[in-house]
This record gives sequence, structure tokens and C-alpha cells, in this order.
Amino acid sequence: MTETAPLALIIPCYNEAQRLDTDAFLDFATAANDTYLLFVDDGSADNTVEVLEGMRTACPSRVHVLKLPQNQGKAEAVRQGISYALEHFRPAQVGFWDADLATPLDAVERFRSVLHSRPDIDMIFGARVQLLGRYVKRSAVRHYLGRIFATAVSIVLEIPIYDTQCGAKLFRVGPETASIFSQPFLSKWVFDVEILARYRRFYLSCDRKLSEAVYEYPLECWVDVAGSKVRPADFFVAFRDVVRIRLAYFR
Ligand SMILES: Nc1nc2c(ncn2[C@@H]2O[C@H](COP(=O)(O)OP(=O)(O)O)[C@@H](O)[C@H]2O)c(=O)[nH]1
Ligand SMILES: [Mg+2]
Repeated sequence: MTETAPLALIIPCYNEAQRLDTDAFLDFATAANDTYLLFVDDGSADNTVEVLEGMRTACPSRVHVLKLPQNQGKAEAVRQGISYALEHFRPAQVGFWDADLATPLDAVERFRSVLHSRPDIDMIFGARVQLLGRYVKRSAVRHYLGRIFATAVSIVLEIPIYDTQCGAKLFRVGPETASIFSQPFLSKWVFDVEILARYRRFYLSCDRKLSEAVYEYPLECWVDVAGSKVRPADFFVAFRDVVRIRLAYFR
């Protein structure tokens, strides 16, 4: 079945049965009548699939579930979700959102309004910037590690980006989108950086600049939700992956 939707939002889920705020997702799905939610179960070992099926039953027109037979990591779960959504829903916008709702869903409409008002922008990235008047709560350690990482990425990608790793991102669908997501990523952890590297390579072919196509949206609210499966050692893996991305995409 092929459907059309202005927005298809992918929510990668790995062992999320305990954390998933099903009411928040269902309220959002019911209110946003031009949006499909595609939950991708990444081979969870808990009863995530049951929880997802429950949401689908409650709102079958808006909630879809894609089940991966085994755990493949967030990068592949997002990639498969986006490819599936492009093929089945023919959306005008796609995106992905962390299942823990560290970024609340009300930011989705704010991101979309930027895509509407700025035709020059192809992607909106949530940015976790601690400014007065906003509620951005991250542990000091994660904040400073994040700053070091973002600085390294801006040097490697040669763009002054503040936050590549926030799990809230939307993309305008264009003729290039399917091919950006068609091949598995090299990196399990910093595929966000790899997406940028892929767009950069595409823009080079049409004389555009990556830095002029990305909009970082300073989030009004972001809360580090307990239960993260990312370990401190992944910080070093992330650096290694950034180097691999540079070698693979900047030749
Ligand atoms: N850690 C992890 N997350 C996954 C995996 N597959 C999908 N995800 C999803 O990726 C998102 C981010 O995970 P989380 O543990 O909150 O990471 P963090 O907030 O970046 O520390 C959540 O929606 C997870 O369910 C996986 O294999 N490992
Ligand atoms: Mg999280």
C-alpha cells in the first residue's frame, strides 16, 4: 500500500517497553493528522513489540510498526525506517526522534515551520544549548564530552555545527533523500555525522554548501532521560568513527 503524508517520523526502539510514554505518542499521533509515526523495533528482547502493537491498535491510521529480526543498532534502525517510509508513505518530510522523548514532541511542529518558511533549508537538527529561559538539562560530564565531540566534528566536517548528536532531526524529502539513506552507515554511533558527510558530498555535485542547508534549532526543552544505553567507552568509539567518516567521504 502506498500512502502520502507530509511527515513520516521514525522512532527507533531498542528495549523501550519500560521507558515508552505511549500516551504522549498517541496524543501526538491523534492531533497531528498529517503525520505518520513509524516505530522501528530494533530486535528488542523485552516486550517492546507488544507495546508498539498496542499503540498501533489504538491509532491504526497514524501508527505503523516495522520489526527488525535482530538488533542492528540505532543507525540501521533509523536508516531502514526512513527507507521504508519513503517507499510506503511518500512523505514530504522525514525525520527521526529518540523514543525516550528527551526532546518533547511539541518541537516537531516548530521544526516543521522552519522547513515551511525556509525553502533553502533541507534539514533541521535539534540543538541542546543551555540558554536562560530554556529547560535543557544534561549532566555536566555529558555536556562537556558533548562540547569536545561537537568541536571535533566541526573541524572534521568543516562546518561550525554546535550539536550533531541530538536525537531529534527532520529532513525535507528531495530527489536525493532515498540515496542518502540507501546504504548502511559505517558508524553505529555517529551516523548523524555520516548523514551530514553524505549530504555534503551530494551538495558538492550541485554547487551547494552543506552549511547553508542545515538549520540548528535551539530546543526550548531537552531532558536527559535515565536508561540511556550509551556507555562512556562509546565516546572513544565515536571519535574513531569520525576519523573513518572523514577518510571515507572526503577523498
Ligand atoms: N542504545 C541503543 N539505542 C538504540 C538501539 N537501537 C535503537 N535504539 C534507539 O535509539 C534511541 C537513543 O537511545 P538512548 O539509549 O536514549 O541514547 P542516548 O539518549 O543518546 O544516550 C532510542 O530511541 C533507542 O531505543 C541500539 O541498538 N542501541
Ligand atoms: Mg536518550
